[in-house]
Amino acid sequence: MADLLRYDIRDGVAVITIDNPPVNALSPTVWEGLDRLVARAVADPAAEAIVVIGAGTTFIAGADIKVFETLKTREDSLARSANTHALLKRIEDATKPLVAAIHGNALGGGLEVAQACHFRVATKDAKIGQPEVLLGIIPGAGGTQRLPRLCGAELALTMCTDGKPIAAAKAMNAGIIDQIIDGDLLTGAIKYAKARARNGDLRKTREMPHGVDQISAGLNACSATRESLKKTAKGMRAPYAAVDAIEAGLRMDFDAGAIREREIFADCVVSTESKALRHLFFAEREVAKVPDIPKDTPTRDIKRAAVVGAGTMGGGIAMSYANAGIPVLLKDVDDAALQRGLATIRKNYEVTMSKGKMTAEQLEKTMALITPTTSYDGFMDVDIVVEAVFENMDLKKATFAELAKVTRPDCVLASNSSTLDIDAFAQASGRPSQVVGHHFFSPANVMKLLEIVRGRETSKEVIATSLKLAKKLGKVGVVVGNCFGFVANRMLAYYMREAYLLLEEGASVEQIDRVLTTFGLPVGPYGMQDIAGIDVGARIRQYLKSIGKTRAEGPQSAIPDRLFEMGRYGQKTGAGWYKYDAPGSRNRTPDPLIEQMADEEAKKRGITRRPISDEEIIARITTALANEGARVLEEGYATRAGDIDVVYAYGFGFPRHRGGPMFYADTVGLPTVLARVKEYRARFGDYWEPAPLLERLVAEGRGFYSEATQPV
Ligand code: 3H9
Repeated sequence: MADLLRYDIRDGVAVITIDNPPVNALSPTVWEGLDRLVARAVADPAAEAIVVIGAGTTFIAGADIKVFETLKTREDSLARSANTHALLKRIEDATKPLVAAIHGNALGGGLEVAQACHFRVATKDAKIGQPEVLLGIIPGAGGTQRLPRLCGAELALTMCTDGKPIAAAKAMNAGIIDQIIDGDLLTGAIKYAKARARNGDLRKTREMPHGVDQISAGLNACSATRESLKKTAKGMRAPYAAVDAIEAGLRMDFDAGAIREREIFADCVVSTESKALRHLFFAEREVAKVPDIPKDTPTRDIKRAAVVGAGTMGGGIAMSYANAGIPVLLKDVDDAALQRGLATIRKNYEVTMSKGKMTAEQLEKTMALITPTTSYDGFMDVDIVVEAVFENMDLKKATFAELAKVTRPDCVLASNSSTLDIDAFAQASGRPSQVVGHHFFSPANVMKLLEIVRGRETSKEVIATSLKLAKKLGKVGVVVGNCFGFVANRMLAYYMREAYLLLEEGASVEQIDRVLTTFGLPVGPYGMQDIAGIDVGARIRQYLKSIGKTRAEGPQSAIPDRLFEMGRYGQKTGAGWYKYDAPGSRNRTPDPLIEQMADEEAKKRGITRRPISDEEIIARITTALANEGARVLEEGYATRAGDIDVVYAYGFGFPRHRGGPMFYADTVGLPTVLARVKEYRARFGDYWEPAPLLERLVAEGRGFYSEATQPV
């Protein structure tokens, strides 16, 4: 493993190159090699200074996250991080100028290594950050102690609590980077290091003092950050832990602060929050690996696209393409519908511009990528068409038959249907291997999930192309099977069933929404429906009724259909599950009418309404999700439990720090989940039926994650 690092003398400077593809993560071998090679450079008479650089596309993207799985106890972590801290101190004590040369990313432990160097130079497109909080931990290699000494507590607090990287120019202004290098990084870094050696400069970050003013300003910033985290970090521990560690550094000397950092890090790394976030980090990267689609499957370059249907979804999808720089035709039947769609798109971009996230010039350039049309002219030139017409089987089938005639035979034909059978469209098109589902989530230009629905005959090339395209569009593409509702909406039906039944049994709309937002969801089930539109679900139910089906077995609440009949579609009509100040307003108040309806429906079903605890609400809803998720998995509609977690985290904002519905079930314990299903069956009826996979896993003493769970 010695070749993970290289040592060369260039122009009188020792160059230590870390070469641990793909991201130069700090595995134990890399840590040890860095320590050894810095010592070698210090002793090497041929070297007057030392440069540390990364091979490939990046500096160091952080500690090797997989290593955290080996830290089973707090004590394991304390022992390991004491070693890491000592190692970085040894490096920092080098008696020759030590320069970190940064390109690509210096993240987490990577930035901490750079902080322990005497100086840092970077290319102008380099990014630096402390993203540990996104993994439920805090910087654990001195970052909470050294970073505030370089840039002040305020910026350090922001970086360590939001985890977002900053650009090299900002880091330079803040004092984290000493010089931006134009041209070849290594050449510039060597020149810089030699100049430092000539002046005899050695600057140890840990010895940089905090000024008295900085300490009081820093302590105030700690209090302000804690306050703002109440809004942004609901239910999470790590962001607060990062503030605690930075505060300790302001109140104590470096060594005492570093000990406190190690203790806080140790508490975090063994927490369920961190395990859940680490799980999602890897699950998100696993989704792109589909077992029967090899990495070298040919893919098509999507250079031009078309979207059919300029409604809310179609407009959002066209924006996603334009945002990725892909020219897109936007077709609708009449000009009025098109103009409405375009006006909405422009309005959305204007909001982005008003937030300072886009310039007027960028807005016009992006709008120019969207070409409105009422005909199929130009469709022969596109590489993909996304159909986003009304959710109606006959209309969609007719659209696919038409699309097959107006596009090249190799054009991908994607449907944005959220529920309907992709194979039916595939047959209608006459070229089923080209047909795939691209199920975007609303608002399509914002939400990161893309369900890639694999039909019976969808070609491997089309799936591989879809996965690559998802990345280009800035989405997380998850390949799912073609069942009703696919993965996201199929499971959502069970989540909603429980929400409706809990209301009829005695909970209120406000209680259910409050409990779920406290759990960590951005919005509860009723708030969500008022945003998405009660009419959308009602129309799907009408279609299902017409084919003799229901979405989730069990009693079907009549309240949503009653609201639909009353024209209460949610925010857009000024009333739904809540009352709103005006149509389109977000200002809501509870509506006693809903309680009255719940009383009436309960009476009809012979139920005596009762007080329902917050715990029961969480247990019922999450158990319904896990039980149906187990069925989805067993039937092969999702490849891995992790895929379901990614779908839920990105599609419906399931709290990331709980890892997704399947991971959460594992943390509750599958025996408990199964016992709950059985209890509910006894209490409520046979529609609560344990998923066979759930029963089998419990019998075998396994969880969804204690061994790889593959579909059968
Ligand atoms: C830390 O540093 C704690 C410290 O305070 C020290 C405490 C002692 N480890 O994302 P990609 C893999 S915590 C292991 O697809 P991109 C990844 O799984 C760490 N593996 O590429 C994937 O593997 P595969 C703080 C890692 O170009 C492959 O690399 N750092 C790590 O889209 C490519 O990844 C972070 O949180 C890692 N640290 O994005 C940064 N990083 O090919 C985490 C990546 O088998 N990383 N892999 O699927 C990132 O944010 C992105 O990977 C990055 C590149 C932006 C760097």
